[in-house]
Amino acid sequence: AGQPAPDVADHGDDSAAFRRDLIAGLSGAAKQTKPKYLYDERGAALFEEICELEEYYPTRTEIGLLRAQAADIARSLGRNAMVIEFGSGATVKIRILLDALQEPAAYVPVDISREQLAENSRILAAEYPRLSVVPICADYTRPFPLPGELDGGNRVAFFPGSTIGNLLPDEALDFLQSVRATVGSGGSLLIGVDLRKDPDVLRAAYNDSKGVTAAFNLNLLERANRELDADFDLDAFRHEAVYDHDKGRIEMRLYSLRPQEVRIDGARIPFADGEYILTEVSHKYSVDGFQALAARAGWQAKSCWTDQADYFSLHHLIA
Ligand code: AVI
Repeated sequence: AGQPAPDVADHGDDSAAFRRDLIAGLSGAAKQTKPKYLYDERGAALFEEICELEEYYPTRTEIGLLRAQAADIARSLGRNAMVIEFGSGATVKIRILLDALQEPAAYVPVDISREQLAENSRILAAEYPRLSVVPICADYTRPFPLPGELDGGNRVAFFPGSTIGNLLPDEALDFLQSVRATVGSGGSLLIGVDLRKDPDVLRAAYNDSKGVTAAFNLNLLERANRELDADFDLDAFRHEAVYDHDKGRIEMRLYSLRPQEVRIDGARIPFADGEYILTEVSHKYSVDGFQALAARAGWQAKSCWTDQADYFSLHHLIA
């Protein structure tokens, strides 16, 4: 029998927003696009493949950390947690958390990838029959309404994967402030943050030898062709991830391999030879640097866990 599939509350984007943002982002002198557009159904599937790659250390390091520190993390988070997960791709991390927590009360996954959200919610609702599963399809970088049934409970935001690194520092500050407003006083945040390390390790993680990250990045152009009647020539662009030491961030770039003009709907976008589109940034923090940023957003650091190599950190912050 099992539970009925949970309804997805929909505050997601439509293709008009993609068209508008893409054309605007490619019309300025420095071409760039919002990283969220990398995650359509195919992009989300490719990202899951990235997480399995030998060179891509963040996922397995964070999972190892969650497993190793599960009891300590559960103690820090407290009983009857209502876990609001910001960007709920794969379910492996939330399972570790739910299994460790003492009588978790609710799970509220929030994600832009509608199909994956619905499917994962259905699976988790069936597996954890005592848990109330309330999925929300939304761009979680903007405020969205929380279901009223979470009022007054032990609200814990969960933001794993170091996705905070994909925001610019100012955006990260805004985001941390808005999460704090969302969980309210008495709430808390468990967040995964990738740490600064040998740039060779970083470059390898974002320029993997199997080319999965390249396919993930180029999928943005394929998506524009699929959804927007654009005519990107996939052979005329190449992926490269570059580490900017001063900014402490990886930049995901798509380089034009020749001078060309691309049509997106009615718009015509010129590219010079070697010009690139910045499709995503991935900031790396120090533990102190991240805690200082969180403090500026009003959070108080309660606990921090890192792996032995100091590749990755998990922070529990109090609103
Ligand atoms: C989702 N996010 C944390 C990934 C990262 O590492 O910045 C996205 C990614 N892009 C390329 N590889 C992984």
